Amino acid sequence: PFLMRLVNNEIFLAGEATTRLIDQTPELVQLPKRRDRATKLLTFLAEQIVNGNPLVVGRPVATRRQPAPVPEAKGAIPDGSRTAFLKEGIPGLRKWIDQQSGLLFTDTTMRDAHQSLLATRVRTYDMLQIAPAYARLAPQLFSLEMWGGATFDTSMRFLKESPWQRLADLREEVPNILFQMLLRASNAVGYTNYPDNVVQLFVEEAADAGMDVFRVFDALNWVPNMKVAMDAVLNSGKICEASICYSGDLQNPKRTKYDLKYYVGLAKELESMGAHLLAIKDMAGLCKPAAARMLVKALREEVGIPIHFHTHDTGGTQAASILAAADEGLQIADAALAPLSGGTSQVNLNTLVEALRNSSHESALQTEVLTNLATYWQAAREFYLPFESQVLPATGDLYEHEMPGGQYTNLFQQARALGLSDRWAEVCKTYATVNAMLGDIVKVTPTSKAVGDMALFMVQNELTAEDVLQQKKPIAFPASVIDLVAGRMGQPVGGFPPAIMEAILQGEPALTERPGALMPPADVDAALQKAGEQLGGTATRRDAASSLLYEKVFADYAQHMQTYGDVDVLPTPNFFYGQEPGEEIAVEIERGKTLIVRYLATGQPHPDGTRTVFFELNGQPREVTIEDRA
Ligand code: 3PY
Ligand code: ZN
Repeated sequence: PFLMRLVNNEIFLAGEATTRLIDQTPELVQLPKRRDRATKLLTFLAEQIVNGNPLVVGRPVATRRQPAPVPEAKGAIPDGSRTAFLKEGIPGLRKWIDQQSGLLFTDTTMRDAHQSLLATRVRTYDMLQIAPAYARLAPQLFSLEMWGGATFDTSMRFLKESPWQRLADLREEVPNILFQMLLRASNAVGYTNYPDNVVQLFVEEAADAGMDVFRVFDALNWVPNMKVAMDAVLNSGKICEASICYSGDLQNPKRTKYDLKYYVGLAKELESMGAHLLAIKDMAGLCKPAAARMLVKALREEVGIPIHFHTHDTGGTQAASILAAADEGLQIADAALAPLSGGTSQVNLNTLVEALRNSSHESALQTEVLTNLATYWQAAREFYLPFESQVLPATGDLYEHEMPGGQYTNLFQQARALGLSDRWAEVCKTYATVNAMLGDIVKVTPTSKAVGDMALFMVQNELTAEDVLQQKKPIAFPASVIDLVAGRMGQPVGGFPPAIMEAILQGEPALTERPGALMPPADVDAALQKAGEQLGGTATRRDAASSLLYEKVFADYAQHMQTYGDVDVLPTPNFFYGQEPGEEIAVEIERGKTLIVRYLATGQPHPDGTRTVFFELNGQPREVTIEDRA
């Protein structure tokens, strides 16, 4: 359109255009008038049809177009864990936990499972389709983990949808089951420490939007970093689940740094800080059956709050650990519905529930219900074919490198992009070497990223540990490693070895204080105002939080919103691929307001490089002209 206005401009046509033309003729670059929602949506569809969605261009094509089958679920919504919590608070929830028969489960399908298997790309649309079925058919679940971790960032960055809206919309559909999120303590849902008031703002808004259980962890198990987030959760009146991140090997006499005494001491400290629940966060799936038994037994003896076990099935053996832990009195375990389980994701919920059938830990979850939910996710996964990663079974070295499930396939992709895929075993070995150089630290977002960056860097540059420590010539280390060793992610157990600090920091002083304590508070009012300008209207405190956490990502998202409006209302195949000629879709843009969109055809390119895309909107012809960049 700009080009069209330009070529029709008189000054331009007269050949007298200078660079001042735009100053003289501002209407040339003025944005088109506010367009209605339907036009914005048609423009988005036309973009995907003509130019393709950059998220999927060049990737394997998902061919499924028909909706995933939703199990029949009508009628009243039964009481569940959240009903108990809303009625009687934490005591009510404790009572509910005690009264349930058998082992309780958190279904991680809508968060960690797709974060681990599908690059966190599952859209709100596909969660909302199945949400009413969860509410009506699976009220025996302890919780649904459906938010936090990487989902906050990816929903805005890639899917162009609001994470807040996802939370609020799902909440409306599922009022009875607790919602759970993963909160990276001072890193909130980001990769870096934020000022305390940003963490507090985020927690307040998440609580207000409907979050119930906040699983708080620090990537170094550093309690001072957890305290700000935990206090924020406690102040919000919601449920604080504090995590101990599991590292090392309780059974290995040579791995003494993270022993039973360490974990129990940490757990007691978190309990004394007011945690309502305790998570064993086994992000790399290292907690072997005998270790799980030992750990849960000791924790049950030493702490009074319920225990929740989170593990990844990277090694394929973690069902055994959950079953062993259940024998020792574990109350809650994380698992994922079959089609999104296994490998770097969680253990298979469907088969785990059956493994417990007719035992003293038998769950009240019903076989057929879980089968129907799995059938849905089996089909829904097909929409995300472009994001499937290569299956990468772990070998015995998993217990040496200790890579978190969410990082495992990710780092492999990065290695492949650098041409190092055949040297993957070496990358894994170097990852273990880097961990040893750092003094054996807890590795999970974001410390795991620093270790991974460093491992790739060393393999790529053919550097050994000695090369790094002796440094005959200066080495430009990855920024994440410098941040880590400089204390900007917090303090590891026992500190970093002086030799590695010297080698990497080269005299730069390291922090020993809590990074958040040194940061000035963020200016929330300024963020509100800026977010409002970016959205072309007024912003909410949730928008301000998004902007404070992810400034650039939010700015791009706001721009997308202004141009195309809410695109989360589109079915996933249409979001990724637009429509096929003759295809008709019903798009509910708000409750009770549905657009019927039929795509007819796309015209030949115009001389200015644009194309007209022809639709029928609610039976009336509509056309959209867009630039053809394909
Ligand atoms: C995250 O921080 O997103 C994780 O899943 C860590 O295990
Ligand atoms: Zn996890």
